[in-house]
Amino acid sequence: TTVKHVATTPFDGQKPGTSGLRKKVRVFQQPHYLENFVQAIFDSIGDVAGKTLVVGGDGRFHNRSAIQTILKMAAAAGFAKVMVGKGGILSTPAASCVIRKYKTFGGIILSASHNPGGPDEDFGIKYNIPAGGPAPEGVTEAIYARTTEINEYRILDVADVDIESVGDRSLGGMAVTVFDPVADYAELMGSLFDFDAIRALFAGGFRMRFDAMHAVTGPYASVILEDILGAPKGTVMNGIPLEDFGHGHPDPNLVHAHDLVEEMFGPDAPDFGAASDGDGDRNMILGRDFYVTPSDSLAVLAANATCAPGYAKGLAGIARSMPTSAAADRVAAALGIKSYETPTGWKFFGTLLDAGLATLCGEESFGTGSDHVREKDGLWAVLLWLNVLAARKQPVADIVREHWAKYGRNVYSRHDYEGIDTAAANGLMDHLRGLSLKGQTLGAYTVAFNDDFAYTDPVDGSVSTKQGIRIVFEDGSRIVFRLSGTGTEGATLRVYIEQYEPDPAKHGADPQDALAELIKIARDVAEIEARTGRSEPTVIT
Ligand code: VG1
Ligand code: CO
Repeated sequence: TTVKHVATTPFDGQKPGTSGLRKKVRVFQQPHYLENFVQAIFDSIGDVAGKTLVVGGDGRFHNRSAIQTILKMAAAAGFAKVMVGKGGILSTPAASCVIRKYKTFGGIILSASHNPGGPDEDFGIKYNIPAGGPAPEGVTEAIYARTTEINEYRILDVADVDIESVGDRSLGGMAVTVFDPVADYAELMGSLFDFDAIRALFAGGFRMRFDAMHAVTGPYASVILEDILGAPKGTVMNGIPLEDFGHGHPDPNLVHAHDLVEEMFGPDAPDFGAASDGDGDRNMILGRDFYVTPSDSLAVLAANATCAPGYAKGLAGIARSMPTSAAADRVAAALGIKSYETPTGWKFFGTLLDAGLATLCGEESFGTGSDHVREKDGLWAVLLWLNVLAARKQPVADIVREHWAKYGRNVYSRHDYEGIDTAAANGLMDHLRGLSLKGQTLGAYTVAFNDDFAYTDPVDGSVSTKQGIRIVFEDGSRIVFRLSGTGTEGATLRVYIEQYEPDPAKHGADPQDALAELIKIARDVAEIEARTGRSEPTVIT
């Protein structure tokens, strides 16, 4: 077989965002576009000769074709072996699990996560390092730099290899191992949780619904929840991965997981509901008639983690992204362990997990995880909740309300303004960056400080700046503004609003009411309507 050397020229904008390079499928379908980026990865990660790579994706449109290209380029680059999930399927946390278990030279994950899929929708690619986590900024910067100067890529001139059935094959001398994408992951889950207790819970009539949103977690959830844990068939809904997610938007929130939400808030609702996103790293947790915010979920899981055998010896520390509510910090303080505040994006948790400083991590964006892998992990969070429910034998709502009564409630909401004009969004952020508000009174609140969040990694000392505008008030309430780094069209402004409420008598209030004044302050300070033309957010979580 011959390696083809193909001349190419750089594309603009191949800069990885919060989680890899995400663009419209049509952009990825341009000749050389994917190839340039893959070659830039291979050129940036050191000597790949003789190494093993993991490849898989969330099953969206273009997944299979991209995998064939990557396989032929990996062979040309000198990899000895590529491990591919059967049918090209591999959830993001399962990819991290497999990279770690088989000690590979990292992996390539094809996903645009919660963004819609299909010929006119989104696609994405990212490289995960041998530790199993998303490449840190130093690596993504190097990949990006390489894309700006690339003039050639190398690819094997061979026919496609069969990735639809499990087995060992060869591609021009490189081994291709197609494996069951669920098995290793399911085994890892079994090692962390009390599966017998969860089995007994289901056997006792406990009812659950899991919405896989026609995305990657369908096969994982069916095997683990129904086959292994004995939940009745049909517990998993929308369980067949589809290339366009059944025209859905695989984002597990109250707006997009509507089938599940309707059931959980309807008559005869089950005891527990959960959903995951396109690539399986996010989770939404619901009780009967009850929504658990991701920030609260992290805090509740941290407070109850010792229910699960994998965490029985306690937690080393808890890490959360900056915009995530401080509810988890209160648990850490009560447990006498450290809490860490990182920029948005799972890549910032890697060093803390590797160093053993943090055991649990979470983000307000429906991301929760632990040191078992180096990605956030949707099903893991669901299983930890199930383990807690099996141990405490209480409804979800009671567990959360008791948590608030003990720690106080960090009332929290995120308002997203999607698809706004990019120049207007940048102007808004520049405007905020230019304000000095310290000591000023806004409504009933006095500003303690405002800044643009910068982070120095406590393990490797790397510095990340411009990670979100914070306006923090003297009572600890805060407003945070960020622009999304995962979108593919225009800009998305995210506004995060938080206020601590110690009084249990007020814990039942709707966050939109409790936070109304702060929400108004946020809109006024940022001049949102004047600058973006939007008077209301598109999504509230
Ligand atoms: C969003 C979330 C962030 C998350 C990222 C990747 O990023 O806010 O918390 O880590 O998505 O999640 P942004 O830049 O759009 O705010 V996933 O499930 O898309 O890999
Ligand atoms: Co995701």
